[in-house]
Amino acid sequence: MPANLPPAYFEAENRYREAKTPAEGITALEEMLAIMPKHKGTDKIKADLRRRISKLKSKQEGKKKTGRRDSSYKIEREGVGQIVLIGPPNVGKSALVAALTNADPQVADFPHSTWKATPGMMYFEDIQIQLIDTPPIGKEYTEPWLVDMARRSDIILVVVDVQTDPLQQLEETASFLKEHRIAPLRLARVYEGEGSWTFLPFVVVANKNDEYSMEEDVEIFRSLLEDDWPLVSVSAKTGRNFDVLKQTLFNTLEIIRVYTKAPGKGPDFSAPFVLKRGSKMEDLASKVHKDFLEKLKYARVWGKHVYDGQMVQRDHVLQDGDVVELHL
Ligand SMILES: Nc1nc2c(ncn2[C@@H]2O[C@H](COP(=O)(O)OP(=O)(O)O)[C@@H](O)[C@H]2O)c(=O)[nH]1
Ligand SMILES: [Mg+2]
Repeated sequence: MPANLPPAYFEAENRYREAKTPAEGITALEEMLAIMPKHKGTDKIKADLRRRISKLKSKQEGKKKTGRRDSSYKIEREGVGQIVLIGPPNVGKSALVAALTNADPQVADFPHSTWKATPGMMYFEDIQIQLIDTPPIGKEYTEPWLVDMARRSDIILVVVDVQTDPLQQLEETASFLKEHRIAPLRLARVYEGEGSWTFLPFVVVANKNDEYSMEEDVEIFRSLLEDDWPLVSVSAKTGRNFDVLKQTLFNTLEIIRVYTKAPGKGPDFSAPFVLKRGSKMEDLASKVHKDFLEKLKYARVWGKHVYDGQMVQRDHVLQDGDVVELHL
């Protein structure tokens, strides 16, 4: 090491040693390189500094690449269903996710406050449903990953503001999704054969229905929809009709909850088995244990559509809330 290096060099070298990110390291190394006097004796050191810089840069590139992949976002599924909120700015998507779930996305009275997706878990009775807050769709830029996220979801929650032209907002969102070949399930037959469509159940949420005086606007909006769109009007601010929204989303997910019990014991209500609507006793058996599907001889069911303890076979169709005793 040449003896005639100025103190600034050693300060930069310290910063390099303590750098917490590749970017900080690169900055410090570049400073060291600039400070280094130019003569034959320093050639080797300079080459070494350049090597370290390029190493850090490739590390940074690699990070950026995975970072980009991360931001193309696949939000891990949690709970019994994944629901994506979509809509123009300012309708209250973030406010709804904040009010309905444990998540805390930013709510703001300026239009583009949300730029990433935030998942949160919403309780419905004894299960949890995942809601995802997203950036607004709009005429300008829309995040490309948003469409993929919508495609992978179980339900699209189209959020509009009942106080500011909800019909136009709905049309805007529906046509945005249509451009990306995402359409309501009810149109599956209409577009069938046209290739590569994703059909999903849509639920329209008319937000900002804060008080009774707004009911008239909601009814006008409802009549314009002509039963084509399931509509729930809520208020993120007051929590109005949240129970209706939750029930609607649960019904739209088309799932049932089944509880098991051991013979002679009470039912286990702590964690329901969640199955698709229309599932049979044998579907439950294989969910409880992989061996049970083969071993199942018969079952007893308690519920709304059977008499208490009714004996059924493996092809018996289960209902939400059933209590089941499997006999092997
Ligand atoms: N009166 C009223 N205002 C709301 C309601 N929900 C959201 N807001 C307001 O509307 C603005 C936009 O909300 P935000 O959740 O950020 O909208 P986003 O852009 O769709 O995510 C904020 O000022 C909120 O306080 C509601 O139910 N009633
Ligand atoms: Mg938002």
